[in-house]
Amino acid sequence: MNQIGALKTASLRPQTLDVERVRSEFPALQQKVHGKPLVYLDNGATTQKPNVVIETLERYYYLDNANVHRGVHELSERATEAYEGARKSIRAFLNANSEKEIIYTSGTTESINLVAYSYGIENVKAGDEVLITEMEHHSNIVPWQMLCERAGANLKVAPMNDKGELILEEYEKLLTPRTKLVGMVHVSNALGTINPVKQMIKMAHAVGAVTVVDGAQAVAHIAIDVRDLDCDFFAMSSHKVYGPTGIGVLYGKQHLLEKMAPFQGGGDMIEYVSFAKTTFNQLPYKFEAGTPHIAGAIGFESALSYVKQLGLGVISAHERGVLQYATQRILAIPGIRIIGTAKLKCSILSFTLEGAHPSDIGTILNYQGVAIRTGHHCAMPVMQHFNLPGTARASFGLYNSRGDVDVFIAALEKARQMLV
Ligand code: C6P
Repeated sequence: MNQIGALKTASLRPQTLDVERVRSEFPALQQKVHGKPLVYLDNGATTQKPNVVIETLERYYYLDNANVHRGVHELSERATEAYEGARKSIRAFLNANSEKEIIYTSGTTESINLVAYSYGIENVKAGDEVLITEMEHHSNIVPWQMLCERAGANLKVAPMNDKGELILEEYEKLLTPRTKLVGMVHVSNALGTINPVKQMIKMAHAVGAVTVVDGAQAVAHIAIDVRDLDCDFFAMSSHKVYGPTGIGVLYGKQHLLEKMAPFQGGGDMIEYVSFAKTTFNQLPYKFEAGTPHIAGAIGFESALSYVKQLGLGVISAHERGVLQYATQRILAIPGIRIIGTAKLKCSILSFTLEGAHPSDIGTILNYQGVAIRTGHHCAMPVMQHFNLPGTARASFGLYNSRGDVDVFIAALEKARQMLV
């Protein structure tokens, strides 16, 4: 497209989100739950899927279903083209240098485990250190704990303050020449905090550490540019950004991936196999053993293209407005305490109600058609920081409106009347 064409397209793109139109594109949102129109506020757990993603999956299974990289027949060629085409689109979405840096995985959890096993076991030795933050999801704690135990290395934790903000000076102090790896969550799923990952990466690089960003909660809300962040690895899940479950990506810098040993052995990841010796395929296939989630990858591309078309800037601005409105309205309810009051937050509202258990709140809201999540959100150390067993959490997506917030607040007020 020439420059004038690009400008015209940009000017045609709406600057605000037409929430009603967007919502009409998500079939799951059209239903009633317990006789009430569904208000879905559990997007941190997983997002609903637009028609275009569902139709992409359907079309693939109706017409193109075949294994990839294996057949010479028409269907296999079509499936391979779509599967590899999706990798190209994901590369562009993340602004990675090359498709070789885009490894398909089952999601964020597997992506982080891949780094822990493949990079970690080779590079983290006895006495070395792995640094993470206090607000990590279990997926970005347990793999490092397992690695450190195996290697005889030490797991260090950078603390946060009572707003749920990382204490950057403490983080910097914990970086030493022994720090081999730093794991950091971009957006906390339990608090909504947006971490200053670019700055954290720069600090980690200053001591020669390799960085792993858990982007699970970021990709649906913040435009990601892995080259600008300069992260070494970035992990993400398709299902948190309107795509199918069971598929995700590990982005890794090519020079690091080249040196890493495969994580799993099997089909597709090999170049040559004999009983005496096996040699491995080139990137990215070296890390993709077995028949992959082909439909998932194609559906993931379709979801990213949907998001890209709406524009992440427009989505972020809309969601920021919804979060601000929800924050202001919830604070008017007596006994509410917001857990996670960082200056920089997105899409997540975690709270407690004095005198009520979070799971009772969730149950009562469910009977009013409002879906939220309750519990520790797979971030037990965050709960330990606040000395809580769990919280109730409303998490917003691009299809949520202020009207949804009004229904949620009315339901919460009802819960309060019943429980307190
Ligand atoms: N958080 C939530 O309700 P997977 O399961 O691999 O797609 O994503 C794991 C994961 C990793 N990091 C963060 C920050 C996450 O939020 C999640 C998933 C869900 O908050 C399920 S526990």
